[in-house]
Amino acid sequence: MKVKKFDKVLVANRGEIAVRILQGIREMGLKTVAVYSEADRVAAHVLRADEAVLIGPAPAAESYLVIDRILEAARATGAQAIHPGYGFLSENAEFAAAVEEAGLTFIGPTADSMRVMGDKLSARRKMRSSGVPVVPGTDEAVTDPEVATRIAGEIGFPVLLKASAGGGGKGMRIVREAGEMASALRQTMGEAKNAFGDDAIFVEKYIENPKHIEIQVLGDGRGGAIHLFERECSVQRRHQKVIEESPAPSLSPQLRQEICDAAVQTARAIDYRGAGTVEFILAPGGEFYFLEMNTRLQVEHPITERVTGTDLVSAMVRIAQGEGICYRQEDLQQHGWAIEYRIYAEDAARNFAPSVGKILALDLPQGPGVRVDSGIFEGFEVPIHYDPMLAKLIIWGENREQALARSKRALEEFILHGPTHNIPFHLWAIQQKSFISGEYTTNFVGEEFDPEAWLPPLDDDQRQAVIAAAALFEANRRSDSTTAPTTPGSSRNHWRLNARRAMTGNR
Ligand code: MV4
Repeated sequence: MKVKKFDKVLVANRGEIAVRILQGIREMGLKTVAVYSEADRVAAHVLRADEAVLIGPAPAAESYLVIDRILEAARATGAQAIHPGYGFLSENAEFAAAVEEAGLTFIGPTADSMRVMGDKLSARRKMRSSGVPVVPGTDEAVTDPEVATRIAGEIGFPVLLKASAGGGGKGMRIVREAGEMASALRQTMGEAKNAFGDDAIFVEKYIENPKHIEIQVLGDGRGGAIHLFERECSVQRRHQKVIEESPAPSLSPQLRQEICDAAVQTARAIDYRGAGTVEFILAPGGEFYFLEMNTRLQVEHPITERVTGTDLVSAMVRIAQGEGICYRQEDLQQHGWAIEYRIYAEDAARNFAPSVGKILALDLPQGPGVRVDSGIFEGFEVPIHYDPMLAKLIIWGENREQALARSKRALEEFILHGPTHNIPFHLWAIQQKSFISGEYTTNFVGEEFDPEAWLPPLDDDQRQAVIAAAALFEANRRSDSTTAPTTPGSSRNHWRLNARRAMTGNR
């Protein structure tokens, strides 16, 4: 890799991750450039950058996904490097190649690494040849149902049909018996062709009741790599992660070491450069298998930063500057326990439908062990065009018990009024037996969350009534009080807090 020092970095993203990356770049003394769509003129990331460039209309396909617009913005501002964040163009090999062809530095892996890992069959083959355990299954695309049925018979039903170009749970189908194979294969191929323009399907043994464990890695691009331990991401619904924690509960030191070693082996096998995540599936019996590698910074990176005391954004920038990996494996250890709660604008009672609107009130929790990464502020109109994730609450404690106690406290203190959100869902989740025990699997939400029994959020009239009742209650309480009158400011805050809490359904 040609090493080019740079002093101005463009962040090709929006929302909380753009804010987080801008923070890291500014701390390094570098100049920052934001890009934004017409829906994001006053967004949090725009207000925090040294310069900002309008790149197009609200739809991502006409702004954040347009390679030429972003390269143009870099040229216009003199930015010499680009950080892609997650989502959008972050795992687009053509983008990484175009950035380097324009003479700029891509803060991330090579286009080749993205291509190998972006295709699941090629990733499987690469991992198998490198000695990393993969789920029993095929290394070639299967089109003939009879061949698929014979393979399924060999590895044993149930099996999973997976699209090679798929990801995030799209293009997968469980097949429980031979009779279902022909139609399942035909349908999965059709869907894959439609969604990804590629109908290559392979067969894997279906692992039931698994845990999702992923390992953070850093590579130097020359075959050197280290790991920063694991994250457990089994609390998800419809392949969308909701809560992540590190360390993973119920992972023995020996199993942890084996999985981390496999992840480092993965990164070394492709001369990986920058920050990446190797995903594994952990079977109830303790067997683990490579699933895929995410060639980007991930949403849940802060829990790794908190437990290992590292800064992954600055590590990425330093690798891109040619400084190599700025941490040594032997210096890294896990200290305490970190849990991340993704705050989504969505309605649990309405099948988690996205919710939009203005942020009317925002009062973030503070205090020991609390970090909030957010892309919102009071008055911000949440655009309908992008991901409904508003913020991330990252909690740290000396141990899991303390982290959970702090989580409950901070989730209760989190005041967010405007769009319906999932803070009440988080409070529910952390009080469930299987979550508290740490024995939860990827089936947790699907099996234990009951939308029918879920308390629906209050409607506007009900909210008004609750606010009035809270105000009345507080006024009575104060007039009954025998203590000295409080100052108007402080007493007002108190009922306002109660009223807001009632309004947000955050009880
Ligand atoms: C699997 C699996 C069981 N067996 N593969 C889902 C998304 C994609 N990354 C792979 N996924 C799975 N692959 C085999 N052979 C179960 C899942 C899976 C899952 C994986 C990680 C986190 C949550 C999940 C939820 C359902 C299914």
